[in-house]
Amino acid sequence: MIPLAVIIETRVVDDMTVICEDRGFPQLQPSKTFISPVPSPTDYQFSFGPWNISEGTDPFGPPVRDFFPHEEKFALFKPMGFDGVQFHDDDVVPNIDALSPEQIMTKAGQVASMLKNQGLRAEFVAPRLWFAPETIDGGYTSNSAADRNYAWERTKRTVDIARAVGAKAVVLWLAREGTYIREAKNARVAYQRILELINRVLEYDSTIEVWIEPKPNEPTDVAYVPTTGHAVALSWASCDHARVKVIIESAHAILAGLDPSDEMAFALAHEKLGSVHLNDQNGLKFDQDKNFASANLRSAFDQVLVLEEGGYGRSGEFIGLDVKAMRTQPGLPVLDHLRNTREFFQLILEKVRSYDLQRVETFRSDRDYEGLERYTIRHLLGYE
Ligand SMILES: [Mn+2]
Repeated sequence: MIPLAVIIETRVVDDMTVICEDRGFPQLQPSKTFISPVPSPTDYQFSFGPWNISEGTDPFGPPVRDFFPHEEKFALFKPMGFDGVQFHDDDVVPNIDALSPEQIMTKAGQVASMLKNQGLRAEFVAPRLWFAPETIDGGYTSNSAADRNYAWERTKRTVDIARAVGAKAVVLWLAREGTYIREAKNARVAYQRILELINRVLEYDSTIEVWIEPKPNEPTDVAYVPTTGHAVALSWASCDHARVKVIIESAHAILAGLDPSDEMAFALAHEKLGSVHLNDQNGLKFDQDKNFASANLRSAFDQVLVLEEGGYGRSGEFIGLDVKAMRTQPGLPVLDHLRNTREFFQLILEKVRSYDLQRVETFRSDRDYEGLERYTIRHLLGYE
């Protein structure tokens, strides 16, 4: 069996050698607590993507709302209190596959100007590697060399677009990097190909960050990077681990049978939480993208507690929302879910900031978890 590190080394070219020498083992920082008293509370900035506005369909029927023009969506962010925009590559440059590199950069430059005029920041750009015919069986892990090359070329364009619009990161949601039947691909080779892709991005651009968004299933039956742990392992295995982070979606963690707040804490412990997609999920079903806190209020509280305690957001990280409008909701455009989720976060933040950590410490040292549970539930219900 060939260790992953050997595979990377064989692909290194001269000008990358320096970057790739860094193979430091994780040095976890002593835990820092940012909960009060801190000099100034975190001023959270919020973001979402244009796909979160109005759209929404399911496999059992046609769209239920009229189309809302893509280009008109960006004027809606600021008035709702959002400063960041999350993009797919073709959210920035529609019809990207039909355009030349020069045309792509011209359009990206126009979007950069639009963002500046609107007072918005691009948070990240993600290659949409799940619509094109070349990605039917995956991008980076496709069995077809030609399709893998398409995925790489499109990822390079995504990095170029990210630079042009001022985003510091590309996000890899590895949508089709998995299988419908496990015998379809060689899983060990698939992992090597994903790691190789990450290294190629790091080598292609010396400052761009790569944020991996884990998800255990859907659209494939089983995905190769299902959890935060997988993504963090890929980060440490990469040739510049400080630039490889994770974006955690609450619902994806739930779909993996894991606790979203623990997933976030794990990434924070490794200083690798690039962003979050806060939302909610009612059990093991399709990816629901429900309003944050709408299915499990206590879990939402725990997530905000971990983010606040871990100092998330103090270095410009966004509170990203990935919530979808309910199919039943009338209107054009439908925005209530975005306003609601932002409000729910802030109301829960008040609960986090008024949670008495001294009392929590006492319950912990007394091992009185019944007492801690009673205090926590009464606090959430407004009795304490
Ligand atoms: Mn989702």
